[in-house]
Amino acid sequence: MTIDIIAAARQVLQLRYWQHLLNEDLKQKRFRVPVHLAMGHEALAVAVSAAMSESDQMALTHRNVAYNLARAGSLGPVRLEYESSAAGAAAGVLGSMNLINPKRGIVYTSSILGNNLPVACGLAMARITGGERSVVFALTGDGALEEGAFYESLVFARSHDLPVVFVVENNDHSLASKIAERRCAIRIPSLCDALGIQYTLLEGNHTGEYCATMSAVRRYAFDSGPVCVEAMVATFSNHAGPTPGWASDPKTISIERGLVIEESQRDPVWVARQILDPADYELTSDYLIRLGKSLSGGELTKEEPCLTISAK
Ligand SMILES: Cc1ncc(C[n+]2csc(CCOP(=O)(O)OP(=O)(O)O)c2C)c(N)n1
Ligand SMILES: [Mg+2]
Repeated sequence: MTIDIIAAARQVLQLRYWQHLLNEDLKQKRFRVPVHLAMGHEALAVAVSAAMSESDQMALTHRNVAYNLARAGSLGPVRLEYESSAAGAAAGVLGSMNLINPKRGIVYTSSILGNNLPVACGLAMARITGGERSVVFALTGDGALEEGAFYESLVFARSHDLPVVFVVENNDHSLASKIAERRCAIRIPSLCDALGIQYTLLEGNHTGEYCATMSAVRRYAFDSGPVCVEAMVATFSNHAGPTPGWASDPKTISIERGLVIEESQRDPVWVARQILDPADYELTSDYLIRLGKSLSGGELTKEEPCLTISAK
């Protein structure tokens, strides 16, 4: 697989931009459903989405927005879904926490922690018994892996060598609690080693590296069986709701600062901007006008807001 690291970095910016718009919507209470933003998860979402083949599937969690945006390739249907509109991605019926997009491989999303993991195993097994070859990506969090379903799914997947990629998004948070505040450490590499499951760590948010690793991991799962990827992520938001958004939140995000939230490797947008030459993208005035409309609290256009990242 050839990886276009510039294109991948632009996608990271795109995902941040769309979430920025959703964040502004949330601040203005435009949605009746709670939305779990995933600012900070963009590099991982781009890499997982890029690694998927046409027939691969995904089973997601409550924090699915980056994946839904990456797979849909646009904001419009997702935003309309959050508005409970009949024109939304799921006719306004599923909202945020259970949003799927079967045409793009997102076949299951659950707000019940750990619940998507055995479902992912079932999906993979059904494919095998049906004679089809593909991979299922199952997302989970450092909180959800405390559910017995995580362990049971690893055992089941390994017992049948199912082509499942378990992706743990470790943001050291479950609601407002850090891992050390709520449980003992779980050494996932040791757990995987005990079960004979391949383990891979992702950190640093280099999208090109993430894409290459995810592609290799997918290949391994396709050929040999389950893999567990632990990705260290910083979630730059409160558990659900707008961020930066609360008066007490010190974090800021703006076009002027190029959508960067934190100048460190914890922020995939900051990392992407180290790769991108200013000639690789341009925040056009069209973009600023559209965003300005959205921020002014004035009438929100239903048309697709689009970050124009064009070569100068
Ligand atoms: C079985 C179950 N228990 C509790 C909850 C309530 N709950 C929703 S999200 C969440 C925290 C999840 O943490 P994590 O899996 O790490 O995901 P993150 O929100 O950090 O991305 C909890 C406890 C739930 N949805 N399902
Ligand atoms: Mg977490």
